[in-house]
Amino acid sequence: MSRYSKDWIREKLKVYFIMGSNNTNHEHEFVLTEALKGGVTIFQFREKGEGSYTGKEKIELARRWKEICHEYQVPFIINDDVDLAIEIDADGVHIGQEDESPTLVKKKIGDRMLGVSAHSIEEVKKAIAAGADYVGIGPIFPTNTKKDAKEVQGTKLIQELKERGIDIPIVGIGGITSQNAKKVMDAGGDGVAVISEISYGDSPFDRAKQLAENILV
Ligand code: TZP
Ligand code: MG
Repeated sequence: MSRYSKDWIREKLKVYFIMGSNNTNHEHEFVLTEALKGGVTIFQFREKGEGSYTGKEKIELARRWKEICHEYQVPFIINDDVDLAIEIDADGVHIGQEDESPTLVKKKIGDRMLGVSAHSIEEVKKAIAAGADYVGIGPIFPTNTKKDAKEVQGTKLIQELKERGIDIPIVGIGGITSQNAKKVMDAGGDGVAVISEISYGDSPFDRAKQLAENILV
């Protein structure tokens, strides 16, 4: 069981911002704060790759960013690092297919939120069976942010999930901008997850606001 209802999760997934300290040229706390002010509804801490923080520094950064998110009543999700999520009492964990098994992660995180990246109906069904609270589907559009991203799949899988009546909250990811975000929603997505659209904007506030406005129309 999760501490959150399906409807609450669907609402929160709408404007899903993901960032690590190396995903921006701005001062990162500024980006996070501006994005939250602009209308981000859930945040994922994805601290990985070149120049990323590790050890104590990573823990402290996560703790600080969680506090900031909570000032805006925005749930704080951690990518991959289950131990960190428990240590700082994050609101949830997001894992991919190459990470620890979702059943095991769910056991460890208790009633916190579990998100799983999936690329096929089978992977979605497995995630549901393991107790996932939502699935991330992508890359929807071409992305430069994740070097090892799978093949671009458009909104096909999202549509198929809806057609088959598979009822799990869905967030689309990969190359999403305020221009194409509506396509993800129209296909049946509950929300859009973005990194660069917000993190590399001259004004992360404007980018987040525009994204929120464009999916809510
Ligand atoms: N998973 C699939 S695509 C992607 C991740 C983490 C990167 C999304 O970044 P952007 O900049 O929004 O395309
Ligand atoms: Mg992962």
